[in-house]
Amino acid sequence: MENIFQNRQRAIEQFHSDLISRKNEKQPLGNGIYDRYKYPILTNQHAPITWRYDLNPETNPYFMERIGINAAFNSGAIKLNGKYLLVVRVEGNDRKSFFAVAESPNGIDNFKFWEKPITMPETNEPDINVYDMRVVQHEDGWIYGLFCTERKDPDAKPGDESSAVAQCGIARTRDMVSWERLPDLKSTSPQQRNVVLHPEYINGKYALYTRPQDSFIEAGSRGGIGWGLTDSMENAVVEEEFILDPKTYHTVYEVKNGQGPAPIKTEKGWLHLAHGVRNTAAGLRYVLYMFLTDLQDPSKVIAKPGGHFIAPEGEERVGDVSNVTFGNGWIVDEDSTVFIYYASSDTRMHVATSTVNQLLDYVLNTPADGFRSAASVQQINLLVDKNQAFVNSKKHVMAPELNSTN
Ligand code: M1P
Repeated sequence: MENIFQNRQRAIEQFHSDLISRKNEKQPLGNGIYDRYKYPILTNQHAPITWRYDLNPETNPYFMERIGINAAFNSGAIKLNGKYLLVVRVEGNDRKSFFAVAESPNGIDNFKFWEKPITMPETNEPDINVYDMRVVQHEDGWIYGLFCTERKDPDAKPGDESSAVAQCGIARTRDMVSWERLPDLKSTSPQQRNVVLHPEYINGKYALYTRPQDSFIEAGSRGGIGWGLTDSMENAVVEEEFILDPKTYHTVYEVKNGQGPAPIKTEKGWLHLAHGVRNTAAGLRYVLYMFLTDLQDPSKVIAKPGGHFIAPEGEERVGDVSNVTFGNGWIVDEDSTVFIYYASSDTRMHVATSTVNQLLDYVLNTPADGFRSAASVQQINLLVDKNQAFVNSKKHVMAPELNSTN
């Protein structure tokens, strides 16, 4: 029996140690907008061995996994004391999600979970499930975590064990270790998900990106990324919301959409990452898209490329909820490198890297959605004509290797 225990322990510890210290590799070519990386940065198997195994051979002679971790996805992100921190949505085999911090020295690999998950205080109405935290360093000095808190719908008919109510939970911290729970957001919407705090005051108030919705899954009549103000985060109340980025027929955000992380401030406006959802015969498809809002008035969209920015590719397409990319965290470095953290198929975490200038070029120079096939063809024809005129002007120089006569 001792051999079983020791052999399994040794093999599992070796596997875990190799996994969490594996170097990541930038994938070749890319699209010029961002680079993807070969390996997911976090999976269920990155969860510490001490969370999952009883290390005592007397009480666990088979070195059996006692607590299973199902997935590690939808992570908020922040850089603190020189470390890249993700607040990961970890989901156990019991389907309950919780938050845990994973830390990396470089933002692209070597992510390691802290010793224990976050112990999130509860309100008087205990959460059944918590997930998808957006972490924001606000100018008031606090780091806020806004997340979805889900509870059983009190109006569910007898026998209905799946209807739920989603609302925005709010907590704050200074060190990412101890968290103060604040009352949930109050708004006029029966349900809220994907609520994000803007990092700066707007006219002396806190500004929130909201996602009012009619029911737990359906955005319904309320769909779109909303905007509302609250006097305080200690008792956050949004009395009025308006939709700044609506869901729109026959786009990648036709069914619903939601703000990703808090926007990045640039000299040309606020850069936003969001997710959009469309219907397909195979179910919902979640992709990421971007837009830019006015520097003085972040509720005003001033540029928005058509189509998706990141869509699930290859292995990313398959998981617990397939065909999903979801992004609720990014980090901008001092040199303007942007680390875009996205999850695939509600299963694992990835990183893509870009720069503020590349992302601004992308949002400002990618054609907007023309909303009709004919408009898309017109955009291609315009580009072809522009390229022909440029080549004919003889200013065009072929890339050296393509010019070679060998
Ligand atoms: O399963 C895909 C995503 O579904 C929800 O997102 P939304 O509210 O936009 O539909 C969330 O449950 C999210 O966590 C999940 O990744």
